[in-house]
Parts: sequence; C-alpha cells; structure tokens
Amino acid sequence: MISFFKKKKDDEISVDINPEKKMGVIKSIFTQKKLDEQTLEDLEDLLIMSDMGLKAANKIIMNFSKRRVDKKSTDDEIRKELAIDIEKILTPCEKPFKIDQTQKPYVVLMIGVNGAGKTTTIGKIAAKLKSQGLKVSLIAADTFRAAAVEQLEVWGQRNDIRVFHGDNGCNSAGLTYDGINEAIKQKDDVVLIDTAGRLQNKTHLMEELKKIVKVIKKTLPDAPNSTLLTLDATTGQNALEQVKVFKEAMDITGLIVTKLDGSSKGGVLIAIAEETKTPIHFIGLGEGIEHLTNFSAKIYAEKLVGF
Ligand SMILES: Nc1nc2c(ncn2[C@@H]2O[C@H](COP(=O)(O)OP(=O)(O)OP(=O)(O)O)[C@@H](O)[C@H]2O)c(=O)[nH]1
Ligand SMILES: [Mg+2]
Repeated sequence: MISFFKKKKDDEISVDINPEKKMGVIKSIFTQKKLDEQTLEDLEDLLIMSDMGLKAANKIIMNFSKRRVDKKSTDDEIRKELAIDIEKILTPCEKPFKIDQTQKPYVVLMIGVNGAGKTTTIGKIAAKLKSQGLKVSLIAADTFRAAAVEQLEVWGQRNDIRVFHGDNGCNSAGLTYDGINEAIKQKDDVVLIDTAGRLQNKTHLMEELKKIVKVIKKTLPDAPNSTLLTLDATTGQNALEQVKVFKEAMDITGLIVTKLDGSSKGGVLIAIAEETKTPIHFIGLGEGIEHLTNFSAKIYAEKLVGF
C-alpha cells in the first residue's frame, strides 16, 4: 500500500491509500501549494502512517517546517526536502555486509521471530557470497519446525552448497556444534546458521539462541562473527520492538528488513535507525533469490517519499 496526498480541490488535500505494489510510501501529489500548518499536519499524519513512529515523524516535521513553512513549494521540492531529512537519519545505519576472510569459517547467525524471512534470506545471502567465489555452507539449527530442514535444503540445492542437518526435534545447540566442526573440516569460508523463530515463548527462544552462541564459542571463541536480525517490514512498529527485545539478549551486528515489496510500513526503519542506531545491511524485496538489495539510505529515503 502506498499512501499519498491527493489533490481534491485547488487548495484542499486529502490522504489516499493506493494498493500499488512497489516500495514507496509517501507521495504528495500537489503543486504550488502553500505549505501551511494544515499541510504540515497532513504530512505528519502520512509519516506516522508509514509507521515511522511519532518521535521520528515529529522531528522530521519540525526540521521541515523551520525551512519550508509559508513558502510556495512544488510537490517535487517537498519530496526532495523530505528525502534529505530521512536520509540524514538513515545514513549512520547504512552498513554493507562484509565477510572478514581472516576469520575462517566466518560464522553468520541468523535470528528473528517466526516468519520474518530468516531461511529465505539465508538462501539469498548464500547466493551472493557464492558468486563472490566463497565456499559457503548452511547449518539447519531450526530443529523445531517440521519443514524447516527441508526448506533450507531447497535453498542449499538451489545454490549447490552443503546443508548440515540432523533429525527433526534434535538438539539445536548440539547440531550447531557438530555443524561448525564440519565447516572447519571442510574448510568453508562462510557458514550461515538458520535458527528457529518460534519456541514456547520469548524466554525459551532467547535461551535457545544463547545456548547456540555458547556452543559456537566453544570451538571458535570469536564467533559468531555476524549476528543478523531479520525483520518483517509488514509488522510495522512491532519490528522496532523486536530490535529492542533481541538486542537485550543478543549482540546483534546488523539488520535485514524483508517484505518491503508492497509494504506501506517502510517508515519503521526510520524509527529503528533513530532509536536503536543498529546497522542495516540488506532489504528484501521479494521471495526470489535475487530479491535482496544492499541497504542504501539515499535510495531508501527517495523510494519512501515516492521518487
Ligand atoms: N514478499 C516477500 N516475501 C518474503 C520476503 N522474504 C521472505 N518472504 C516470504 O516470507 C515467508 C516466510 O519466510 P521464511 O524465510 O520461511 O521465514 P523464517 O523467518 O525462516 O520463518 P520460520 O522458520 O517459521 O521462523 C516465505 O513465504 C518467504 O517466501 C520478501 O522480502 N518479500
Ligand atoms: Mg525458517
């Protein structure tokens, strides 16, 4: 869904919802409009509707009004100004995902709530790393969900890489321990660990993840080298809450935000950047292997305002 300003009469502005399937949220379609208080309020509503949260929306509107109020601005001028402000908030979080090849195997732990897109994103990242000439393998440490191993194996086959797994219901920490040692034996450059998203409750999930980290460290004290939190953008403000909760329990090194295709809640990244300052590596824009893009603050800000 994309929300945008719709010109009603010459001077009247209304907010419209458009189910267009693109990443892009705020489109203001009006020209030579005096940027008065009502317009600023409408703009703020739109920002809040994109799920960036009150705090970030207020800050942007405050900056914006100082510079623009009472000026006659075109639609494109307003969008450009907005994009600049949004980019400024996002830029400190723009951090490309890089493998340190002195760490071998470089261990990537993928975490996140159920359905966030962990397994899919592992498949996509594995493809990228493999195309860089790295030897990659996967560990299927989601031993809870029946189809989890099969799902990861499909990604393994697609990428023609090894998937280390046990039987469904086996101990995920024990399996990870064996998987890490196998990766060392096989001289893998990178090993990506897929974990469960759902356990009985949050405490169980965090305990499980901590156990996995502990067994990795038994063999490789500096690992995991990256701990990536996958977030589903369509959950909006809840994604911000997830970052806070996971950060309390784990050393998150970076974020991946999925399902931005067709989501109108992309604004939540601004709230996450503003409040948690966590590095953002990738955004997911579809289910396909190629639908993972490096996060760019500039491009993201521009898309969000509808460029
Ligand atoms: N449209 C869209 N769908 C996505 C994206 N990323 C993942 N998905 C879909 O989201 C669904 C859940 O993805 P999974 O990778 O299974 O999520 P998970 O976090 O591993 O889930 P659990 O293993 O149940 O915890 C699947 O149908 C994916 O195809 C994305 O960027 N865009
Ligand atoms: Mg999964």
